[in-house]
Amino acid sequence: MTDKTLLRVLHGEAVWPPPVWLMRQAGRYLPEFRALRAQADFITRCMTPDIATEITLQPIRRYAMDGAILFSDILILPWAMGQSLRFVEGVGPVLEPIRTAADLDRLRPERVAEATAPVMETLRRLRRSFDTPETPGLLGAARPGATTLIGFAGSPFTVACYMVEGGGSKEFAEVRRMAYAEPALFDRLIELLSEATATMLCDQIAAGAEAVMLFDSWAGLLPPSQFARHVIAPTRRIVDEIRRRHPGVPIVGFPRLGGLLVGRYAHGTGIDAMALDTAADLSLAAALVPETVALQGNLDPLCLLAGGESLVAEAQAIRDSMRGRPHVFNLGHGVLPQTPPEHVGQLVDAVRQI
Ligand code: 1CP
Repeated sequence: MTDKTLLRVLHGEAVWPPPVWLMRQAGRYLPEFRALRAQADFITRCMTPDIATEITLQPIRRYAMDGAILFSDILILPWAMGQSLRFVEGVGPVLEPIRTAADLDRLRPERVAEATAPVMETLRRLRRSFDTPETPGLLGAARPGATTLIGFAGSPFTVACYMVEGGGSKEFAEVRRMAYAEPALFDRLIELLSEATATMLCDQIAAGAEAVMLFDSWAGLLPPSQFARHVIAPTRRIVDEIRRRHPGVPIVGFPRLGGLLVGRYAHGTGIDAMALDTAADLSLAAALVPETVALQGNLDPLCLLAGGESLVAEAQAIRDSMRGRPHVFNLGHGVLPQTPPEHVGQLVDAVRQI
């Protein structure tokens, strides 16, 4: 077995105090991240191993997080398949929307491996940094051999949301309309994304990722029937393919705002761990999912931003409520850019304090 507490929990062991890492732990709230931001645009940062490695390491050096998530984005997959993508300051991602069979036919999934080769190089470098003790100082506060490297992708439905809509949205009405009005076309898109996602995650594992996470940020927009078809079924196919090629590598699912459907999600997909959003009640969710499934979450990112006594109280209440169950401490969504970096240090200390 391993000394990495995060990996042990993802394999179903209850560890006390729980391991901790945060979604968007590498980001704009860190001055050292903002300093690198000026050097290159977002896609270049993701595709340059020197920069992506450095950005991934920044929060590990400061806070010795138990998990390091690769610095990349869920939209790198459609970009790698040839869909045009830009990140516009103050707007977010902008893509050339996919609306017809002809648009879909232009995607080139066979190009993904070559286009994402720099991402795989970043993972190889990160894994070396975490597991090679002879690089003192590189990791700052972190102990060699203690940090778990996490790869990730968006889930097919959430990636399809951005591909069809052409960017972010509150409602993603266009993609939900397409799912009902043109089910054959939408199923084709989901199927193509499922295969490409499974292949890319297997490549990430081969390059050094020790666990992988599937972000389904918009799963909560769907009613149960559509959730079963476009969230659970494709996730199951991805899980099966990863298990076939890399048995024993834990898979974390994050069906954000899935509400009561998290139970069906855990049973239906076969994931090893379930990340829960801020609105989820951890104890209720624990009753809905199999006992072997680890839970991850779910402090409100605004509580972290606010800091102070309520930060320590809320964090320790979440931690204590999961004692005896496999639990990974995390937020319910990503760190907000306005978060004071010292609050992140206080949170990690509070989770680790016995
Ligand atoms: O420089 C910048 O400010 C760019 C902002 C940024 C960052 C830091 C984007 C654009 N992506 C990322 C990194 C990122 N995205 C990571 C890296 C690792 C980490 O967590 O530290 C991860 C895991 C993601 C995943 C991601 N991207 C999700 C799923 C999680 C979530 O937040 O719900 C989603 C929905 C995206 C799309 C995306 N990429 C970027 C933005 C601003 C968005 C959201 C667009 C929107 O819907 O408004």
